Amino acid sequence: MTPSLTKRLLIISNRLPTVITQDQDEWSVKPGTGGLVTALAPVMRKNQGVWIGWPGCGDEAPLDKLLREFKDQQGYQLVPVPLSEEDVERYYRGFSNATIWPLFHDLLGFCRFDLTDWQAYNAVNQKFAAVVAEQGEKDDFIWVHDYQLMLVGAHLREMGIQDRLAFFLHIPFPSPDLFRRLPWKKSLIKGLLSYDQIGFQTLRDRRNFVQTATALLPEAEVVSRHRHHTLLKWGERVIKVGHYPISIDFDEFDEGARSHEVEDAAWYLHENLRGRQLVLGVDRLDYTKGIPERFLAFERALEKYPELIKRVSLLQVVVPSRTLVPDYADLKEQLDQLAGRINARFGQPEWLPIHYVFRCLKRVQLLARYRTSEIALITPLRDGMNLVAKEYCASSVENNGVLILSEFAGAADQLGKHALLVNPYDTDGTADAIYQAFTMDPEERRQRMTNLRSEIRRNDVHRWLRRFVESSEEED
Ligand code: GDG
Repeated sequence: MTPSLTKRLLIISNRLPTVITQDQDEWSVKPGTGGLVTALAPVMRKNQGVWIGWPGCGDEAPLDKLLREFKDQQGYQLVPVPLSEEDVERYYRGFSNATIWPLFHDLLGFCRFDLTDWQAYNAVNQKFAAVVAEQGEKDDFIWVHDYQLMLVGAHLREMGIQDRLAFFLHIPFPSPDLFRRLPWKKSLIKGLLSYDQIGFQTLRDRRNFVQTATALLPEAEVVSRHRHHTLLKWGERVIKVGHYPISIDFDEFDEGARSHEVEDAAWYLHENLRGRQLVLGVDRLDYTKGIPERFLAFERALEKYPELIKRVSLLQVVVPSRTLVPDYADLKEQLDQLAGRINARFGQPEWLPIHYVFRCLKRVQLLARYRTSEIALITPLRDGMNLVAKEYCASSVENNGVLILSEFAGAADQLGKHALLVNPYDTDGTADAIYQAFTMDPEERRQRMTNLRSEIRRNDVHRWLRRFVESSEEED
């Protein structure tokens, strides 16, 4: 159901929601996939929305033509913010991905603090703000997304924009103690307080933010606390700080997983692995996802519970991501070595313990793996939400999957009661959970998965969008 938004929606995100491809001389544009695009598209169409972002392609693409085509197909407009190679290096790979990303995921050791990166981040956020100011009309619902664009609101205010501004952070917000390490902490917190509504994934993120803001800015104070939001006063303004856990389009995964194509692909997968349970991991290549720790926990499970040998295989899909960043290239190397070592230690001619695939799967293949794997092992060291956990349950149409989930994923708040929660740093504990899942009786599996599925069905991405928008419009 589309939310009752009457205003025109202006979405601002680092990337435009498109996939631009070239096949010989032919360029084409398609909408991107993912829950956010699926949820926003109907509202964008209905209210003549505008989406502003970096197109992510080089100058050689006929961008104006492609964006016109997109508007004709999809019924809403895209406005590009062009970035230079230097911008991408400093703002995107630098400050966004080498400072904020590790800091906000509690991984201080990966952080690079570099003044030039910070300046570029500021300048690019200003560039985005200039495009918003140019495109904006009175009474638009202006909604900025994610950690790459935290200062857009501040720049809009400097340009004299008085409209209501909303922001949603897709990744966690760290504790005050960690946030304090950032040399530009006050500017960033003040920047965030330029928005009127700030949304986080979990209550914990919301609390971390409120505690950080009030600790760093003595003049900021809590006015009132409510179930889903806190009102924070800073100067003359009152800011609504809420938590709105993002979700997926449940029906799309449920229906997709029941399709004949997926059923055939799932059957084929298991035919090759007869008599074995499949343990599935699906992640972007990222050191926050805890993939090496997961390999070690799987190895420990084989060591501790020898009856698992030849009866389970770990299928790990890793989607290439940020491969130009050295930390990511190192992680890839580490995974190759670990999988090789564990397979050499335990493997037998007719059985490979770890099947490790380094590529992006087509949707049918992804859904087939979700549907057919008896166990999902989703163990990020820290994660804003983790949509894979929700997608796995929505696609588990036989109701027989077991979800093993890290307690440090935002999704644990909603799914923790019926999943097996683990601490990804606890190798033995995770190994025990693998064994518990392997030996779980069918009735308990069915009960747990039924509960997980109804939770996700009830709180899908459409509800998330409705809650965010309605919360912005309601009087306090
Ligand atoms: C950020 C936050 C938060 C994965 N492998 C394949 C594939 N995927 C798709 C999944 C899923 C998406 O990628 C990954 O989403 P996550 O939520 O797990 O993680 P991030 O990319 O880190 O997203 C996160 C999210 O924002 C939303 O707010 O949950 O915490 O970090 O949708 O399906 N898709 C295809 N083939 C694959 O092999 N087609």
